[in-house]
Amino acid sequence: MITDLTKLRNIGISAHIDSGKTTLTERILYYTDRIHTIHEVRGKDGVGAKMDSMELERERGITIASAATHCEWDQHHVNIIDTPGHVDFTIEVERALRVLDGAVLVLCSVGGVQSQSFTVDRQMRRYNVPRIAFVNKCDRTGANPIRVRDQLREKLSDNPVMLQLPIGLEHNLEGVIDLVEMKAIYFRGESGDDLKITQIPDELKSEANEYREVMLDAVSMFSDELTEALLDEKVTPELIHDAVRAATIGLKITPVFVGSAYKNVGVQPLMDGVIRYLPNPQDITNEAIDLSGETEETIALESDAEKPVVLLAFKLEDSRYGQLTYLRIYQGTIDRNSIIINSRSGKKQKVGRLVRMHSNDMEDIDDASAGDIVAVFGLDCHSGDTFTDGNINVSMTSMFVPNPVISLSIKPVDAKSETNLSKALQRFTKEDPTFQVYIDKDSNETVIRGMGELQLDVYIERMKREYSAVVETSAPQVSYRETISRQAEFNYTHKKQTGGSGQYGRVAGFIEPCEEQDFEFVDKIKGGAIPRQFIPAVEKGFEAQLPKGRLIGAPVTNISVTINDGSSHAVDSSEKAFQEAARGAWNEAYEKASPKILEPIMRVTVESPAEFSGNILATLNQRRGMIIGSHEDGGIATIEADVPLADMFGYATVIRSSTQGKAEFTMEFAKYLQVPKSISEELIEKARKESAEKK
Ligand SMILES: Nc1nc2c(ncn2[C@@H]2O[C@H](COP(=O)(O)OP(=O)(O)OP(=O)(O)O)[C@@H](O)[C@H]2O)c(=O)[nH]1
Ligand SMILES: [Mg+2]
Repeated sequence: MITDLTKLRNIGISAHIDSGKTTLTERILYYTDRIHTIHEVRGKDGVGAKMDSMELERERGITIASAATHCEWDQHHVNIIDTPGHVDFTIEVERALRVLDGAVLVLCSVGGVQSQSFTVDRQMRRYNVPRIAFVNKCDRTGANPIRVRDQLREKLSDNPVMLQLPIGLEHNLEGVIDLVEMKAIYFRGESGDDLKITQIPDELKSEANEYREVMLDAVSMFSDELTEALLDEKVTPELIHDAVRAATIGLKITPVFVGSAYKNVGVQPLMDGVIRYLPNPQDITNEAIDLSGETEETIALESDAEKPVVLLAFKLEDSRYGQLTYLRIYQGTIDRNSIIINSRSGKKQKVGRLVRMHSNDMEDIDDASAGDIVAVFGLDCHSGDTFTDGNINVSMTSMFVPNPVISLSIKPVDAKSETNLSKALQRFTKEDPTFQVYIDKDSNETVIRGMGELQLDVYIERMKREYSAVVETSAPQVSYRETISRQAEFNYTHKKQTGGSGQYGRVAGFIEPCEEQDFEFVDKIKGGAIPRQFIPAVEKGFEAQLPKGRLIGAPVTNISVTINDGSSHAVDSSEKAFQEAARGAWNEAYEKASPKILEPIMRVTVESPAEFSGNILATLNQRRGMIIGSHEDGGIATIEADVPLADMFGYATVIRSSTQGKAEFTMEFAKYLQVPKSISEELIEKARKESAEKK
């Protein structure tokens, strides 16, 4: 159990794909003696990095699932979560940042602030996560950490402050200059573990002085003490550390470190920075919703081991020993015998086996307390559930879950695959809220939905490898949605007389567009026109219509249903009858409410040598793209556009051939927009034909 919380750090490593997060974490684990040899991502020895433990991650050289580990540095305990960079796995970053106190934003010294850096930046801001930046890959040709600093300022409106300068760049990278201590640090030995600290080389002295001035100016803005010391010429490293720490935690500055994880340069001073400048759990205010009163007010939690227990289950994972649940403990202490209560379901459970994660390994522990991140086995819960010890009744606020935009239908190839498939789907949907499954009752088709082609591809591969569930897949399709444009009334009577007892139910009211929620149900029934006990059945009846809209069979969103009248029959009314009545009412009103189709629009970012800008713009214009902005920096052009996802399939090939393979692009969901009329007609016609074929 960690008793001194000032000696605890919970940090995430997040950034653009391929910037070197896993490579950096591998170094951290090595220097803290958690692993004894360094293995590279895509390394020749074929072992792969510790944090990329999934077979698919090692094969593809990308991180798919975030992984947790912990280590000791300078007598501090550090919990680390290495997250994936690809936007398809963005939920992994989201939930990590939800529970972490600080983050290291890794940037490539050549690529700088790339598109996913924006996404990660937004996520860090959403949860007010203080961060330090590590400009990695300073050994690469074209490395320019100062330009990356400028981009942090210009593109992310950040306030970056260089605390270091590189000694040499590209293949001459030798070490870093510490602008606080005004020392040079070299990383000797095969794995850079032998630190040599010397005077700053003469040729770099004036540059170092200049950048130290800039640093002191920037940091003293947020510290009167440092400002005074500057005037009295009594600046000490301690004063600078304190000022940087306060400004970082106050989200006023982002300290910038430099190095190369791959070449073992700069990792140890970065860890010093993590300890010095990133918050401990007590520096952060966490809030929960108080469920005990009439109104749901937020209350502040205290990172105190003695207070009533509050935990958040932020990530689930199936393991050999059953369901593994990752927990952030916000208050109190738990041990293996603790009884905890799920705030959502009210269910009581025993903690049982308690562990600390080290990627896919785990170490048993006896107890854990406020501020810590641990995992437990066998807890039956959903991702995002809050647990307490019953002495407090709160729920942590939920995290942001982006909507799936792409879908494909899958079909098991044989009976064995069919049985296994349902197990696989059950697990994946439980673990990942951005992965959804819908079984179309009419066509008996299983449709999976997700964030992008890569994510769905990974799950299909995992079905095969981990569950021996082989499936045939359709081509990926855009996940359209339907919604309505205006209010429409219904007054529907469901009546059926078959032999014995009949079925009777009448519901009346209206449907209307609803901005705030996907689905809202308003009950304005007076005087028992519909008996109380049947109201839930009416709601259920409407809700059952949502997954499949009547226009093209897409999920219906942003709709509100109000019921204000109805009638029942003493004998013939039943839950089933009212569900049916709701279905009829829906069908009656839906067309009258002018339904429309929405399509996902993606924010596409293309980067390439500037000479190809014209070609790239042409490809985007051909795709109904709305150019948002373009700029050029160091001969590299970056173009951003909003493009309908429907027009982005196969774009990788197109962009390759129109830029001689020199462009890179990324895309992420931006918003839903109504599809143009001509396309809407096409989609409706296509849906009509498909449903006719299936009949
Ligand atoms: N030259 C150079 N290459 C590096 C450096 N750090 C990482 N790499 C390489 O960059 C590639 C990606 O590294 P990873 O550590 O997997 O990057 P990541 O950020 O974890 O990637 P995702 O998790 O997939 O987003 C690998 O081939 C690394 O060897 C560095 O400092 N210099
Ligand atoms: Mg990685």
